[in-house]
Amino acid sequence: MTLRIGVIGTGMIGQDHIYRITNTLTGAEIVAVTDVNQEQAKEVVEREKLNAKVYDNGQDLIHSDEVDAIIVTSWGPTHEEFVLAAIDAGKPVFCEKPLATTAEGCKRIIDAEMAHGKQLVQVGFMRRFDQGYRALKKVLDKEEIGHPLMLHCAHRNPEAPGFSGDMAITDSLVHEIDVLRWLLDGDDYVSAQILTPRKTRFATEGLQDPHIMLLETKQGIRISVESFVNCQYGYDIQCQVVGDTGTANLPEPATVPIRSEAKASTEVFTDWKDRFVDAFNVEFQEWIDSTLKGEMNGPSAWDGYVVAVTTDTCVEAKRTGQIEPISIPEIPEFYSKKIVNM
Ligand code: NAI
Ligand code: ISE
Repeated sequence: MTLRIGVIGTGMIGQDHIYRITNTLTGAEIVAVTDVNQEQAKEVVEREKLNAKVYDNGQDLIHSDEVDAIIVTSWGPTHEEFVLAAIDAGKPVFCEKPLATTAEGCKRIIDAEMAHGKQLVQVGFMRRFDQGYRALKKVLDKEEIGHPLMLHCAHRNPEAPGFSGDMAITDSLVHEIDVLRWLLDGDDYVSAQILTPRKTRFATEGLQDPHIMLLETKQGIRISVESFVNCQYGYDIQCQVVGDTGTANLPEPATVPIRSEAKASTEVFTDWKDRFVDAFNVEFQEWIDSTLKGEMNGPSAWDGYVVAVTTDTCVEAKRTGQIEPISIPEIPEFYSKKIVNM
């Protein structure tokens, strides 16, 4: 059987996912697309030679009998509507982060999914599918560095065109908020603090950059994550875990060390698309395979909700300049399968 997929939002990442599903992965076909920019949607169908229909809107696509599963890659504020509609239609839906732009929106999705009675929603936290993060999680799960005490992380973008307000938190740091919780086997966060160091000269008017996010977990683990969205030199993701018997670092992506002209150098990626291309491919192949089996094994709507609660608290902590408590309810039985190394 081939999974017939409809894509809502044929912009930058929507096209990336359409390309991978069409040319790299197996088990699925893009049979429907839609975008408020209909011209763009038609161009994508033509360019990628898709056997796909262009729908006027997301609702029609979701409720079409020709669509088995939906991928939501439209703008964040539209995600809640489409995810709720997919649940209402009883169809599996992959929603790029964020699940919704507020914790309340995520809660509405959780309530709808639990009322439906079966998990249908996967959220696009692709770092859990990165081989480096999976290798790091194996080290932690086997307690090769003892019990984790501290994590020191960095999320650096070379530049951030169009970034404004709190996007360093709501658009970038969401990835660390999800993946670090997964690394620590669901040890949830209890407080957040946001520090605002000296601004870089390369931040656009009114944008604070960099930030430092400080998190504490229920077990007392202390986490610092630097977000620097105009670092100039490249796209650089770092994660070091300090345990009570040793340390473990997120492996650097494989690039060729070069020695020439009396210098030694290795390439640094400049874009998240290249740095995480394998993670995206694994994420979507596993989503296709699970969905064809009627299963949902990826980051759930509950994970999207926990990230939203934490993100909202970080935004508040930035506003108050204080350490703000993060209150995450007990995970409902419906979502409580152990966080596994997928
Ligand atoms: P984009 O602006 O390039 O594409 C979004 C597309 O959605 C646009 O073509 C727009 O016309 C369309 N759209 C907006 N509202 C719509 C509606 N109501 N119905 C149909 N189409 C609609 O944005 P981009 O960068 O592709 O981001 C899309 C989503 O993917 C965002 O939520 C973003 O956070 C997420 N994303 C995730 C990344 C990751 O690392 N997992 C990386 C980049 C983006
Ligand atoms: C972007 O939206 C993403 O989600 C990327 O994964 C992240 O690294 C980048 O900072 C965001 O702007």
